Amino acid sequence: MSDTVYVLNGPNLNLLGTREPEKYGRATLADVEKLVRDKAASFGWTVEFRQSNHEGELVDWIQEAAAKKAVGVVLNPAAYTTTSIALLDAILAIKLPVVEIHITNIHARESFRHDSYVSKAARAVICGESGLVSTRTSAHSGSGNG
Ligand code: CA2
Repeated sequence: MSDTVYVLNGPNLNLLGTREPEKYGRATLADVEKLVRDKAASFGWTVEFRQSNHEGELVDWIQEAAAKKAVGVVLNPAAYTTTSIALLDAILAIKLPVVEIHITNIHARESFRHDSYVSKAARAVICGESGLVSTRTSAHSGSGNG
């Protein structure tokens, strides 16, 4: 196993901190990246921190994490949460622990956000608390083995 954790962010999360702060907070994705890197460093881990607006690219990175024998994957699939069988299949195809995170509590929002394909294969799911808390917690949860 390497000492690298993959932190993958799905579509539109590049806009964090610039739009809809009442929903997604004021922290930018760069702020989140710094927080995650600092936390990971305290475990002796390095981080591959990435964002994509493209489903297939997220699939490629999940496969890459497995090929590189990463510690695990922390994934905010964003809008692909409820649509992507491709992401579900990618997670099912690997042995790494995958932690699904959401900035917002998807269960307290519109019903179309409730049913996550990713949750069917995730080791853990963390949502709400404006992201910074959940991202910090999930970086820690990524230490689960298996
Ligand atoms: O709460 C989350 O983390 C979500 O994954 C965010 C997704 C949404 O589709 C999911 O249902 C829940 C949306 C990400 C959009 O990110 C933005 C950030 C700032 C401004 C606008 C969009």
